[in-house]
Amino acid sequence: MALLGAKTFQNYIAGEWVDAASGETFESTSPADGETLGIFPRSGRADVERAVEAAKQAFEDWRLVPAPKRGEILFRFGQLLADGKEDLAELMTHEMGKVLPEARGDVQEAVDMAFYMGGEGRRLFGQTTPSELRDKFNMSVRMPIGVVGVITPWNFPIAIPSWKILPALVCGNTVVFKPATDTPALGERFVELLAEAGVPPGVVNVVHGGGGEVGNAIVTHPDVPVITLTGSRDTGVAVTKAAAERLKHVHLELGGKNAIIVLDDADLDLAVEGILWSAFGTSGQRCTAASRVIAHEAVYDQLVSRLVAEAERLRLGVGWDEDTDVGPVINQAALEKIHSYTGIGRDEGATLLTGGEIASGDGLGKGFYYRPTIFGDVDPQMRIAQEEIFGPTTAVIKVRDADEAIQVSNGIEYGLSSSIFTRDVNRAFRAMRDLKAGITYINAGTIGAEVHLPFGGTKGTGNGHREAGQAALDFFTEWKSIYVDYSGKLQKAQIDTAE
Ligand code: UN1
Repeated sequence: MALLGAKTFQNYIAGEWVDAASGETFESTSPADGETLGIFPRSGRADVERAVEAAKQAFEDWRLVPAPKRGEILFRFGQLLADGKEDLAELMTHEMGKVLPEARGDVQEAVDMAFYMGGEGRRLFGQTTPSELRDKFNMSVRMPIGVVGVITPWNFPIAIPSWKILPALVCGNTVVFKPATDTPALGERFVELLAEAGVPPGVVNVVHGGGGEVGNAIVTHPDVPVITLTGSRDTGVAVTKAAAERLKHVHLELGGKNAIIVLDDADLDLAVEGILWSAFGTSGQRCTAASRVIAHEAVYDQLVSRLVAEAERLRLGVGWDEDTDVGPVINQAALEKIHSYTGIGRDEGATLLTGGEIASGDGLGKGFYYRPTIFGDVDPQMRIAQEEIFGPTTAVIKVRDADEAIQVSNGIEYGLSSSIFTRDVNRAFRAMRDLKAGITYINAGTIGAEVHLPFGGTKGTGNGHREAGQAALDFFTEWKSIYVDYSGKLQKAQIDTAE
């Protein structure tokens, strides 16, 4: 493919491509083979101020553009994404590392979101209600809020920006976007395509750089009333605290420790496939990844031996090679963190069944590759069964029955995704009711959310908001209630009660 050739990129502010005020830069390198993909501005507070000012000014007109017209721009954007899907996917295999079919899926998720949110331009429904009084009309309408600060992770470098930016736009808000420093080239392509689709200058601005500088400047800026972040729990707490002083609206998506339950009546072939896909897809770097497997004692041995055999068949390699099953992890720090959990699991007394090592040889030494890792004999309280590792490591826990399985699944601080394999409809419905998570799958793994349903989690995964689906509109708008009195006289609500 035509790679970027270590080209120098800029921020996009008020419809202009500009360097960081400081002139500083950072490089984007491939986790697959260390190749330099581009040089990006290392921005700071001054750049964020310019971007916020541009977004604030652009808001005054964008909020008045008829919502169906805003939606039409999103339709064009969806089409541009669809047309550029192969190129974007290939770039993603280089910059983020995921394998080609998954990279295509990442882009497809954004296409789906563009068409879904484009359609919202003709809905954005409010309500009309009867009034208590004669000759009076009541309605509620959704109002845009203003400048939205969008801070996105590297694991879904096209899909996640689309979950945040597209609903924000169709609702009439403007955006200051900070893509992850591990995937700036994809962030910049995303914004280029938005501009090509017809998003006016200033409506979406991109400011590259780190969380400490750019992220913090966005979160604390007085003219950014809305923040949406997908990231770590620690960052989420810090953002909430920083935003509290100005009572900003904060949406958080902070990860998980998701489990797949396999009961004694499960279709084991299906369960094995579901676990492999959910635990090792995207090299385990999904908030929705299955980093725990909770197996009924009657199927534990069989399940574990089949999982180990299948995991050992997975081929590690560069994501753009069609034969690769598992790509690299994102960077050196991630590789070290994942490997440290192998040591933690061993020290805690879990049995390392396969993997547990940094992969080298066959050119793998140039990137960050970790062998798919499975621990058995895991106690639910061990750190490997409690903490988010964000890599290709899963912990198998043995339980006696369905009740214990649900209790173990719930026994964590997070509540994003959950799953149960069973052929018993009663047990499936109990799980749907009792699993404390924002998402539950029946006879499927923990990954695969679709854009028209709410996405997000309970407990430590977030703060109650959801992205995607209709729920996203609730975050990116504020309700206004409007009362129109056409009686020609003063009518007092709650006082003029005599009919
Ligand atoms: C994430 O990992 O933050 O359901 C997003 C899924 C994907 C999105 C994951 N559609 O796994």
